[in-house]
Amino acid sequence: MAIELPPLPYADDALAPHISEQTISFHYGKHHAAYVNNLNGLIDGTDLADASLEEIVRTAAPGALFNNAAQVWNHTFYWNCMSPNGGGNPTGDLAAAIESSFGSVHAFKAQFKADAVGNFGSGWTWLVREGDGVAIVKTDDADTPLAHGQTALLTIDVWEHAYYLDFQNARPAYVDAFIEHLLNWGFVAANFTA
Ligand code: MN3
Repeated sequence: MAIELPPLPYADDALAPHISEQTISFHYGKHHAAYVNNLNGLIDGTDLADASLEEIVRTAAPGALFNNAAQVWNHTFYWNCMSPNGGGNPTGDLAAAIESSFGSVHAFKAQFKADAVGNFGSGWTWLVREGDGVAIVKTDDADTPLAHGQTALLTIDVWEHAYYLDFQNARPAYVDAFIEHLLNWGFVAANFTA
């Protein structure tokens, strides 16, 4: 059974003006779709043909199979980390965990921005559950917390294809827009309590 490209959780133009319809058309319609197509080409006719995406990400050796599977999973997760009505602040147990680990939500946002801006080259910056608390981790290329037994709560894609059409080289402005206008705290909270 082929891995499918999940539908976006909002319209192609719903994140504008922060992330444009043009960016979504390439990032979702071309990049994410290509990872799905590549992955299906790699598993077709193998004993992974019926495996779940998560199983492939957790077990694949470094290489094309892992890279394409992880990028399919990472992008689906990333789309859900954003909302047209995003931004604001976390509440409840998630807010308490962030305050416990970072001192304050404000301090978390500053650290998450610094780490996303400083995530060298192509990769992803994440909030993960760590024990009873939460921690920021950075991954390179396709690497993902799912492959390291960690529970992902939030991610931002810092590959240039995520922001170059809208922000050119200004990664800090993209990260600001993500945190202030797009971040879907409800999704993060659901991952935290899952
Ligand atoms: Mn991407």
